[in-house]
Amino acid sequence: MPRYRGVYVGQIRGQAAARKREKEVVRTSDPATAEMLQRAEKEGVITAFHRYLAQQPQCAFGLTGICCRICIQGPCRVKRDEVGSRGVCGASDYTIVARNVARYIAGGASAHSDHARHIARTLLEVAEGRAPDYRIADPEKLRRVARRVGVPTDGKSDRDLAKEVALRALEEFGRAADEPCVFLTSTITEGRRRKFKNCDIVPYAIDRSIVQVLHGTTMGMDADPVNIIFTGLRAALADYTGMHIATDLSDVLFGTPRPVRTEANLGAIDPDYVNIATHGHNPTLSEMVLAAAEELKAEAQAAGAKGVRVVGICCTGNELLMRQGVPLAANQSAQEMAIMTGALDAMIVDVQCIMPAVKTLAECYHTRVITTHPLAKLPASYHVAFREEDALASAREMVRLAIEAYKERDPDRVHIPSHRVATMAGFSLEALLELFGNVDRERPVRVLTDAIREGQLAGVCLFAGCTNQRVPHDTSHLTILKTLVENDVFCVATGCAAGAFARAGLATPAAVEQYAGEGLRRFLGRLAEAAGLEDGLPLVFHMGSCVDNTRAADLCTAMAEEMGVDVPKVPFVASAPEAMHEKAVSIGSWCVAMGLPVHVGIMPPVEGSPLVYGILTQIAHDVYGGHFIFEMEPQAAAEKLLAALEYRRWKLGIHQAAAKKFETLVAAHW
Ligand code: NFS
Ligand code: SF4
Repeated sequence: MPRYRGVYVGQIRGQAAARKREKEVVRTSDPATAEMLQRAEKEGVITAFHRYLAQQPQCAFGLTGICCRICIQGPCRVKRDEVGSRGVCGASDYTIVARNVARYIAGGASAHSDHARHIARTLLEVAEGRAPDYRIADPEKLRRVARRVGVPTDGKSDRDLAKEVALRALEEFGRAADEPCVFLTSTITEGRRRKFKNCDIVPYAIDRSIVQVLHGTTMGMDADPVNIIFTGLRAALADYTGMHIATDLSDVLFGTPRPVRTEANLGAIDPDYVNIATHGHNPTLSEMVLAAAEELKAEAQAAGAKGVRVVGICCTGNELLMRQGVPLAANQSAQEMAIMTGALDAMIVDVQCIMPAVKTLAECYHTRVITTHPLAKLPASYHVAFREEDALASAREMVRLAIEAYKERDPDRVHIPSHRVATMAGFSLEALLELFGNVDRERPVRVLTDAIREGQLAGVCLFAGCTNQRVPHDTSHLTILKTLVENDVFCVATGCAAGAFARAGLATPAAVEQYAGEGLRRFLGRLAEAAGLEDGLPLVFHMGSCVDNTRAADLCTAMAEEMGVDVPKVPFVASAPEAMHEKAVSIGSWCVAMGLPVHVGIMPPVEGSPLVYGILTQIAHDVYGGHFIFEMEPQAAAEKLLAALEYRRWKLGIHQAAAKKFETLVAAHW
């Protein structure tokens, strides 16, 4: 029987492995970032790479999760070598660790769902004619979403329908009745619906699920680690709900992504242009900045530039890359590098993953950092309050600030790394299904599941998540991807993971030649041929921003339905090799609840409680069919992911053979 949880199951070895990688001298795999780090040394500039080292050694209580600051009798620390060590209130290690994890999930869910609320409110404003600069870009998707969430579509104008769908989405945040969130229940398998109901983790309202975690983890509430984690999982499913709303409605407003070819990395910043980086997450802002940049070309030319060039950073960069082919300049860890090129005239930010350091660093250059959101201001930066009612006017104001700044640019300080590579992106689920549909129009997903059944592919892996200073930047992403594709795994990616692949030139057909195993190469070749794509397809498929992880979840659900099984049987794994944000914790948690093996390449603060570690790596599997794999060494992680896929293929084969022999249904358990 293939091993599926690796030889180290139940054995906590995160810190030792992590410590080793912390000492690696080369801190990035990205040549452009490496070049900028050398420049930083020369100029005496301090970046996150330096600040991380300055933070060492980090507190062992915090690192292992056994520090509690939930009430102000604390901080309480549980001493591992002292039997019976407890917080002042008597909370033990497992309670403290579980509460900290659940609060991470709540933080992540709040971020994604507030983003979703913003998009839903924008759609409502569009429907009511209060946001004239936006339009319904994909009415077909609007109708598909409406039908899925039970809004009748017949005889309704796009605007009327948009209003109803927006209101249905907004209802998900604060519904009074105990009715399940429909953006969740309408997108998962019957098996998952039952499982979530039986385990009582179905969210009825997003805000309420987050509040339940915060309430349940205050002083003197839940002390049972399993119950705390399960309450956390409800918030994780609320996170999924919010993410699905955000993706669905962004597609309605800005278009469902279709394959695009463009370029990536810092070399996309062009010294001849006024350069603007949009940084953050929400396309509502970045799409308008892009429109204003095109509109104000003449003003930029009057200032001596060739025009205005927009590049992307982090997930709003991914959003613009997916829909508009805007070059992706950097992912999270490399955000400061864009300013250090000396040619960035403005960095326009909205929400999430924006290091406060960008403002401090910008003071050494001419770059204007412009904040736009009431919840994310940076001291002493420019703030242009972005309002949907006059979105384009606010965006114009920001672009004009960039043009002004351009006039102050010091050409002697401009240093743009030459690294700039081709990349493909734009693979929404719709785009992927269209690709598969060229081979099998009736049942597109079957092209993928058949290739797995026949052994041409080993399974599917979703790469998600951030970059994290604890490990060398981008390195784990690249190592794991290369090993998986060599072993014929079909790989999709989102967020900063996708950003790492794009900037390393791996989201290209050339990379298929270089890295793909025989089976994957033949599979991609067949798809490209059927689609009439002479240049071929990329090695890894960019599915969008972090919030778009539900696109990949929908692919997995479609595979389960095609195969006639529930998700825990599908040869599908997820990996967050360099997870950092609370959002990554909530995504990983719903992936586990959905029934996926989820690798995390950074040890989260859970080692302080072997019991909680066991809940995440083993009990979760028994209950939901998904589990966490904490593995810091990328090569070992790749092997564990391959083992998890192999185990699923093997077990599915056994169950299917038994079902055939005894003429019964395929066994439901995993
Ligand atoms: Ni995701 Fe995107 Fe990147 Fe991580 Fe941050 S940008 S939403 S959280 S760091 S992938
Ligand atoms: Fe300490 Fe308990 Fe307060 Fe936490 S909740 S800080 S363990 S007294």
